[in-house]
Amino acid sequence: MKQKILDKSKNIIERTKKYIKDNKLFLIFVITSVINATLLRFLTVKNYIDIRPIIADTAVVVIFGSFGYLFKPNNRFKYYMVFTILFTAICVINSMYYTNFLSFISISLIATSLQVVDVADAVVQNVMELKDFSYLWQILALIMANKAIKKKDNIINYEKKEAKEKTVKTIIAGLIIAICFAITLKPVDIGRLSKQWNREYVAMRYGIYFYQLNDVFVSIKPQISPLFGYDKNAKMFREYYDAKDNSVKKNEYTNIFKGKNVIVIHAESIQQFTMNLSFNGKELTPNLNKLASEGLYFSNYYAQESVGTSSDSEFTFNTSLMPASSGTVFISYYDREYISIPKLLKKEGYYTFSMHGNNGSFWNRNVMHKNLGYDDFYYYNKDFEIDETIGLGLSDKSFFRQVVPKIKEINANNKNFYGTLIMLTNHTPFTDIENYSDYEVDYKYEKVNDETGETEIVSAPFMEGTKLGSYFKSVHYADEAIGQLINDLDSEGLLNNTVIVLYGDHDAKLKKSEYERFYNYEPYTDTVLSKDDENYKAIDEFDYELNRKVPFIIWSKEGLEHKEITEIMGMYDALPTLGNMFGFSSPYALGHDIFSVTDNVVVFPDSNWVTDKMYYNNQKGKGKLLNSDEVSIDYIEKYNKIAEDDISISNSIIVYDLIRKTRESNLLMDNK
Ligand code: GP9
Ligand code: MN
Repeated sequence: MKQKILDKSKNIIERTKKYIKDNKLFLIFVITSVINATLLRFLTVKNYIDIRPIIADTAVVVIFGSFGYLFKPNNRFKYYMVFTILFTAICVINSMYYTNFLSFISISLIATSLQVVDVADAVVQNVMELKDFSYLWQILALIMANKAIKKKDNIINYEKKEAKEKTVKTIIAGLIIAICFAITLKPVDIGRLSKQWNREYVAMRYGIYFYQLNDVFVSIKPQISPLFGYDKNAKMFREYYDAKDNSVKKNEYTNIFKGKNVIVIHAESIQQFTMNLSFNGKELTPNLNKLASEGLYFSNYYAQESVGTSSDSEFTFNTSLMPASSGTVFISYYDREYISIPKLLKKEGYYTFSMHGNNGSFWNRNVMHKNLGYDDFYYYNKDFEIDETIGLGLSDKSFFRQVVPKIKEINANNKNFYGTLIMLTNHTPFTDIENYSDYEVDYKYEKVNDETGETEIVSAPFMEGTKLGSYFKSVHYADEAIGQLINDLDSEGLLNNTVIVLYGDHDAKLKKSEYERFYNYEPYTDTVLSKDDENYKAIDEFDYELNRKVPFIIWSKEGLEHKEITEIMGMYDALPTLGNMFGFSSPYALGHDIFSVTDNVVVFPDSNWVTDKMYYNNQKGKGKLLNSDEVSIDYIEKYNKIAEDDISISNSIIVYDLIRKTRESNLLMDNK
């Protein structure tokens, strides 16, 4: 028995030795490519030790390398050399790009006309640290290895059949390694791969070679799809806007803010229902509540984001268009022309800017914000000192603290400004916040001690230790940060001619089940009501969807009377509503000025919609009435049609670049 095992292992060793001897060049190609990819991870996202991307890199390199066997020995070296140069270039370029942008490169960025100038500029300015070239050793290693092999092994026989067999076997080996990698993937990894917006994450998780391969597909898709169906879409677009009345209607808010500055606060993941809550007598959002009680408070406001989450809301808010039906505008359609609030205000002489405490390349903002018409984008360590990090990046409090002197300077140097401040701390998963917040989400009550007979304060855990509880703490933190910003702006005299506009960018992505405890908790017994209890509050799918609404507030220190606007309203109504107040408009707005519309509808990217009368799930064909009014089948059909039109018109504009095309053909007509 022992002898048998010994023989077997001897056999394996012999076979391995022979395999190595016969496949030296291939193995050197694989090993050096994987070492370089690992080195890239190490030199960019420092101290990174993870076996998973190494497996992924190995799989990709083995599969590419396997085709080398189809070449005669002399050409085989050339084949490996081509890929070695390509892989080395990927490492060198990404290393440089990372130094400058703290992210990995996308060919979609290189392929663009306008933006490439910016990227090239930045690269030439800062560029080229010595470490960026440390990957070149791979080319030398392959040349030297090839020389040594040639000297020692002379010419290897080449048999076509054998070569094919070897190729197939190696591909199979590569696929097995790929499967080993695939089983480590979680749904979130797969989602991020298809969107490819979090480039650092994808490159770190899937390895640099797979990242770059995937990037080619994601980048090419939007370039190919506009090649088909242009005429049909352009016709549909023309007919739609010919029939639509987008003229500005006068009302009591027309031009009330003409000539005033604007600060837009993009409040990350803040849902409207948090504004009505208190824990142990302490308001959860005292600062938001104050702004809402003094300004215009739109209490039935819905974000209309799709997979592009934050970036979709930035897009819809600024353009009054819907998100793209596939991919995201910020990543896939960032080179199309859009009419946006910053562009419209620039015409009025405003300086426009955006600021954010996270990496500039997140959501491709460093490119897309320029296209949206922002003169400058201030972000992360390019413009801020990263002195306190919570969750994804610079904490909101530090961010706002540093924002104020910048706005002061902007105010001093410009007649008017429009600035968007993108908050960050209140971002899922809300775990980090526990270290920074002392807001308590337990339930405190008075109880008489049985032994002493004295009244004491007892605490039931309630939301402590739950995800929703952490979210509340995080919202409280964000609210404090907003309060701090308003105070600081006021102390600097910056609120005198400035209107504050605040929107929650989308819901917190909490599951329906997270709300069960919140609505059904019994503090005195520390239990959650069971489903059969008569007091049990069930959250059905409609309640859940409707509860996703976000706050929208327009506030000014002076000259604005408080009003709560309860009409249904969506992110795409922001441009027409603000436009009426500040004196601008877009002919392509899909939304409406809320003060001039009576039967508004909010269309969601999945074609569900909500009006004052009903929330309708267009996919399931089910709805919920929101007041005592009945609705007819015709009513539902009418809004189904509006929903489908809004989505498809918007998508045509985005994919086929119809705003640019219309402008260009109008120019042509004018010149005739
Ligand atoms: C990223 C931040 C969050 O910088 O804005 O984006 P989200 O995940 O909410 O889309
Ligand atoms: Mn967001």
